[in-house]
Amino acid sequence: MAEETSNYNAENIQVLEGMEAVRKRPAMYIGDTGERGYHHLVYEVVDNSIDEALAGYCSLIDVIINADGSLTVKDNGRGIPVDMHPTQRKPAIEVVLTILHAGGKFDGSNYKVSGGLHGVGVSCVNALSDWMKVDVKRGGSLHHIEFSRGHVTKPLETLGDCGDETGTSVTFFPDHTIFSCRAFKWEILCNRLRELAFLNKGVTIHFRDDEGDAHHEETFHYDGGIDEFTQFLNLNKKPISPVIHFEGSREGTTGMVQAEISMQYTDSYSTIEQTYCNNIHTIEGGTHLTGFRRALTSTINKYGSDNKLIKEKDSLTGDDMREGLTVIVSVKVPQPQFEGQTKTKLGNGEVDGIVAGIVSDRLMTFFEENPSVAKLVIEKTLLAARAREAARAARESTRRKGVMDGLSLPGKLKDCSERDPSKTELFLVEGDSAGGSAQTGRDRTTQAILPLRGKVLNVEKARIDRMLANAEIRTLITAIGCGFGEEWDISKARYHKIVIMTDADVDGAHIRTLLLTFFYRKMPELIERGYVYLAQPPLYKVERKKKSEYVLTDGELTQKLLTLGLDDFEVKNRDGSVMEKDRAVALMTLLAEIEATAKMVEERGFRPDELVNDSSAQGSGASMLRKQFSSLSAFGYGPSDYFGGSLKKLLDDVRAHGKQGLSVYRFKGLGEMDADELFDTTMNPEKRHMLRVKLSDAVAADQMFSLLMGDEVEPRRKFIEDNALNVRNLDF
Ligand code: 0RA
Repeated sequence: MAEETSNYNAENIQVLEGMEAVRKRPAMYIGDTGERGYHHLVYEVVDNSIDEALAGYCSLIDVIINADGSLTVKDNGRGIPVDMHPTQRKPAIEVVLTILHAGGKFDGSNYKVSGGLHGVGVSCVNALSDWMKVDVKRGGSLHHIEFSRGHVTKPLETLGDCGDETGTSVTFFPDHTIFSCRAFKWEILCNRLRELAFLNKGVTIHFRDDEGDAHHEETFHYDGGIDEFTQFLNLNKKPISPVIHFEGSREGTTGMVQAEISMQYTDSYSTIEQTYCNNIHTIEGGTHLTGFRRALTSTINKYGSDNKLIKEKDSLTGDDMREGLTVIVSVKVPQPQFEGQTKTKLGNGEVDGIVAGIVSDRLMTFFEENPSVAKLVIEKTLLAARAREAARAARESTRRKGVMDGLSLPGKLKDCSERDPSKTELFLVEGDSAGGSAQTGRDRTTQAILPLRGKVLNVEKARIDRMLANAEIRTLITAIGCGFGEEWDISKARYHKIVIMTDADVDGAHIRTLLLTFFYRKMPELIERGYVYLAQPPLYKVERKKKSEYVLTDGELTQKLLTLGLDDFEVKNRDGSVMEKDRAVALMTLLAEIEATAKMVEERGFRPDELVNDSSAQGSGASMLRKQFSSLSAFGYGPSDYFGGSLKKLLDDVRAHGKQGLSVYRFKGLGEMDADELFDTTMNPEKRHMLRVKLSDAVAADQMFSLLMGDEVEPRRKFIEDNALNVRNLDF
């Protein structure tokens, strides 16, 4: 008895210390407390449901961003056990949710292959949540328990019967005193949930967003698993082989290692290799990737020379053989070791041989059974090798002219005097006139200017030899200083900030996308290191009483006009009383939003006043309007007040009042700003707004680039059409 008591106390201390430890050092457990960490919470919870699916007990996972900003993950698995835990003297569910690393199954099958990047379990999510509510259907009853910041606030209770249904539903609201991020982002979660559905074939993941105006909904289910993933990545490329699938498992030192590979060649010049271990995207690669590459190289070499397609003199490299290849490698390893800077590099040595073994045998068989495909692949490989040789020759000749090594910097580059790259910035400026202003206005010690004329070459459509023949590209390479291809050396970067500064119009967006494509494909390390930025020049200049102000976005301009418009202007409540200023600004903002939605709906050929009263109307416009009008009802007004004219007129009046004595000028291009203006608004490190380009989601970016830049016209047309009303997406 005495022993049990002390044990009980010990366990309680364990909970307290565990939860406090997580709250004290959240970054140690989930990576960071920004956007990544915030979304990581979701992955930790979803991974538990995925585990249930992998164990064969769960087929359906629902993820919902709730209207209040919390998030629910619901599955139809076995349900978290609710019976008394044998040693901890409390319900098992409480143990799972409050003790670190207690997420593992108690049935002895400790084979947890899934798991978030950090594999810390749902108890960490609990510790970092302002509140968490869990419902479990199990053993015929519905059970419920609640927590706040990792501690029980409502003990386990039984709420009723649930028949023979089973499952778990976890709802949590992240603790905003810990996270800097404020909301779950549809795009981010969508990409990860889609990826999980590809990696775990047969699982259905249903995702819905009930927060805000945009009611998104999507269901991911892929019976073809990673083969469908390959097809998805190649959506806009022209395949030259079928999707080839290999899988197998071998006994490793710590248990069974499973490997699944899906690959397809396309006529593209780029390579996509995405590798996973236990559903974790191993961005830095590792032993599964090296095993795959080794097997691919040796098999192509062997098949090619046996069949006289490759001759002794053709010195092919692995890179040549991977040109145009899209491949997914997914392995399940019982005790994975993750290494590397971001802990996303698989270290288990034996996996190399296991993957290589599976690929070598079966790829050789595939080539033998499909000689025409093998021939196409090898021909492409030979072309890639020739292009590489031509590029080397081109580099040699330019080196002799001293262009590549920075001995002679291009004349167009207006360099800065500072030599320490951590202090310097290179502005890539669209057009000569803006280049002139930038050159005059800049801080000469730290800011260099490179004006770019015309369009940058589209690297998606050109092999390296042609690329290096392009003057614009060569200038860029020389200015940056890291070299190119095999000679790439990040330590030679001449600037640690490379700022793309283009006009806020369609041409500017195109040039920006071309430059980003170039950096992403050819100098990815610049982006990985966070060296690439987008300048944010203002869209408007607003002048009033000789004082001028710059305005960055349309939204900001509306806000400004409405706020100014409400100066010495009274808005009445329904009951005739005068509305407070803040409330009036909120009302005007809402009216402006309604106006924009109504306009969009009209452009699509609908009547907004009819749509809002038709509860059966579908589509994002209809649901946005309904949502906006439901907010308007909080002010005591309804659709008839708006469409009837009085509120619409009020909005116009307020705006007109705001514009009095005010001049609003819209910049058409950077070239319209004089040197001082350009520096003050866009280049001055003290005042400017810049966006750092990050490719946290390389898949989405690559899709975007291929979509907008690739050869396939149809998907591009469709994308532009789908996004025509949301053109901002196109601009990144
Ligand atoms: C511990 C043991 C068992 C299942 C689970 C946890 C479990 C956890 C979560 C979290 C979200 N969904 C979940 N589903 C299950 C095994 C239970 C058994 O043996 O019946």
